[in-house]
Amino acid sequence: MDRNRILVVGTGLSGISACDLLTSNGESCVLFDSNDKLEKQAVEAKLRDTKDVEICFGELPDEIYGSISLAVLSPGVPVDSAFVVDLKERGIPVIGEVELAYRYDKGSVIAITGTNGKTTTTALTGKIMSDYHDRVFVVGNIGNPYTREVSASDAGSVSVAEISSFQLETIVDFKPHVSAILNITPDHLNRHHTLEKYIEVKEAVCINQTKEDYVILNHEDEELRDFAGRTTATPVFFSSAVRLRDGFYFADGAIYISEKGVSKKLIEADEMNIIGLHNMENAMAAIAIAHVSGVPMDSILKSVREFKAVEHRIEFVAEKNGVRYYNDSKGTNVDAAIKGIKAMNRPTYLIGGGYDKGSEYDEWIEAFDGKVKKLVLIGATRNKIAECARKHGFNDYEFAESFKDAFDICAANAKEGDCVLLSPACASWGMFDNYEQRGNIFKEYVNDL
Ligand code: UMA
Repeated sequence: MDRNRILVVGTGLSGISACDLLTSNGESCVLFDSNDKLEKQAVEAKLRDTKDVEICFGELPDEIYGSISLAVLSPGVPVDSAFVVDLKERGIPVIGEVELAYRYDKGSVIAITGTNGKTTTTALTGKIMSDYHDRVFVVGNIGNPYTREVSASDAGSVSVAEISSFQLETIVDFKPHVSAILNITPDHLNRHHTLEKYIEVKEAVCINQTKEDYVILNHEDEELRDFAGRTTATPVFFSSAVRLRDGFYFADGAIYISEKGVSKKLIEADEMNIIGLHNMENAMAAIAIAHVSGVPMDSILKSVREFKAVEHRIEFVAEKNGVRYYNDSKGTNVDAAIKGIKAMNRPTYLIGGGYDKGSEYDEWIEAFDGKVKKLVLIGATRNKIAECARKHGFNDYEFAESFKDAFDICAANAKEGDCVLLSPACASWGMFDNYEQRGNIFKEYVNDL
């Protein structure tokens, strides 16, 4: 049999959009999803064109393998799963949805990765670039698949891509002109198994870059400081702690640029609509990316002044009966949730727990710092978190039967001057489709009060 079809694995956002890109370029596809509960009609309805697409669920029939020339994985498909290992053993090349998009991208690409801050930095960089350039696409893990926009690219267009570790596992030739690694702290260890492997995957964003390309790095991350000496790209640092001789830094409430020891103040924190030291890091990364991309500094700073915080990231929802409600559903790991609790300046009722990624919660509990009046726990991780809390002498926790129950416990107990924070330190999977859904439901509960 001729190997003339492309296998697309996963029928979520990435898979559908990858399949559309391929069929619109004249390719025949097999669209496969391991979930055998899916309905063919529902998947067909999401596709642009079904003529050259064979759809299969559950297990891939044996006879199909012989017709496959390439497999394109959605980010949620683990590369070490038996299915993917089998594809490779059969000699079928395996790439990811980001690599596929890159192969069709006629313009240049900026890739932003890191454990936390990716979405804010990507959104801010996207705004800075769009305010200056005509053709900018903001794509990737941010929720808009790269393959969805790439057909409209041309030699002058720029794709600003948020890239997750899942997406970096399956790149081959992907070569951004500017990349950024914002920070690396333990996350997704159930997928990558060890921190070393996770670090290696994140650093792969630079693997094809040369010295004409740039990588923006967080100077306060020891691993990244070390990486600067190993990368083939030209490193540019930002720091929230030290006044760098070369790079960008935050000091005395403002962001500075420094070249050969000569510093210039760029913008004060008060001029921005985003708060917290972590957001100063995100702003510095975005400013650095745009600067090395050739955007004039005046234009960059105007965009930074106008930028508003992204949804679900320490988002103020409303004040009800003197209680302030914050939605930090994007606090899907310990490091992000630490930033969430640190940003609170009132006694806090905190909703935590969710999907088990194999994380340790010690640093999160330590960051409570006497601020948490009650921790209300939900999801698969609740026992593990409770055990960790007890270990640290924190006993003001309570189990909730559902997300609504958790919210009601907080709303019933919080007094004027307190706040309620959803910042779960866990992914939403298992209880919700994604963190957006979790955050939106939280906001509905608040607005219904
Ligand atoms: N599936 C299989 N086999 C498997 C695993 C999954 O067939 O072994 C199927 C599932 O049954 C399902 C489909 O794959 O039907 C889901 O694919 P997916 O999990 O890759 O999800 P998409 O809807 O394609 O969304 C993905 C990203 N999801 C993940 O990385 C888990 C989205 O990131 C991203 O916005 C989107 O592509 C567009 O690029 C979300 C995310 O949670 C926001 N990312 C993680 C994070 O930010 O921490 C990495």
